[in-house]
Amino acid sequence: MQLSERDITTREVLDWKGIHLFHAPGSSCSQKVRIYLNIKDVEWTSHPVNLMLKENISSYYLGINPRGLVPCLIDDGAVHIESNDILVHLESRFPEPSLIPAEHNDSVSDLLRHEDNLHMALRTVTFRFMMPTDEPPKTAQDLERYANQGSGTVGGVADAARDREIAFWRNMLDGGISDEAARAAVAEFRAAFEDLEQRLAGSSYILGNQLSVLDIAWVIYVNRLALAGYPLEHLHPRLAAWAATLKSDPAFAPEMALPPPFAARVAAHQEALAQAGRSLSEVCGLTT
Ligand SMILES: N[C@@H](CCC(=O)N[C@@H](CS)C(=O)NCC(=O)O)C(=O)O
Repeated sequence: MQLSERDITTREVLDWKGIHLFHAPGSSCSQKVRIYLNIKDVEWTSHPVNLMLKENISSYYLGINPRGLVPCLIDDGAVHIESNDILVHLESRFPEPSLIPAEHNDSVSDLLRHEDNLHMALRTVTFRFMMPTDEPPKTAQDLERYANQGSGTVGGVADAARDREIAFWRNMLDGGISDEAARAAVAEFRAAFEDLEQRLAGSSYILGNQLSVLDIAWVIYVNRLALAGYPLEHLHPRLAAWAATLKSDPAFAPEMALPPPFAARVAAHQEALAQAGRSLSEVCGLTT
């Protein structure tokens, strides 16, 4: 989705030349775009956004992406948000090797939407089963800033997506993620993964025998669920094998492993959950 100039209050980016990416290391949506850029060997300028330091809700960054989300691509001064739309946009700029099979040209955005619709579920699983949340990730003051900086518009229209983001963090602040919400999120993934398991019955990749943007998008979610403790191999063996093959590819490998300091925190958190009988499998009643 390309923003209109009036959505952007940090005006300097409008003059930037070439490909620039605002992104964060552990962000699933950033990982997708970086894998794409690796595969296509695109030259790009990196603008890391530290989500832990809440740089994404600074007035500078909200002036670029009014949703306060990473990734955000600047292509010769045009600002693109939403990772799947960014992939489709990049495909028009860098068509070789093709990552959208010709027969799926018209349907690819719809197919990717299913994955994007699960993003809040992904965040729910991540915050419940991977991140120690001793303190709420965003305070009431942060949410105030979030709601009041940047243009607050996308395409010149007040942006409801930002309200949904703020509602998620407010819920975290008000009581965190309930067992019921965690189970509902995991059930959404289980249904999606069963569908992917069927698709992989007769082909190497999701859209047939050619790697596509669908594989890039879904493998990050599949990998994240496995890292959160979802019994992938047990429930969806073909999907687990497909993810392992992609993980061995040098374009994917660095994006599918947790960065070391984060890995240690996640391991300690999961150990504590397991000891309390509160792991993903236990809370969601999945056999391992
Ligand atoms: N639908 C969006 C979702 C982007 C998103 O939620 N990004 C996360 C990181 S994966 C983020 O920026 N979170 C902000 C935060 O943690 O405050 C996309 O596909 O780009």
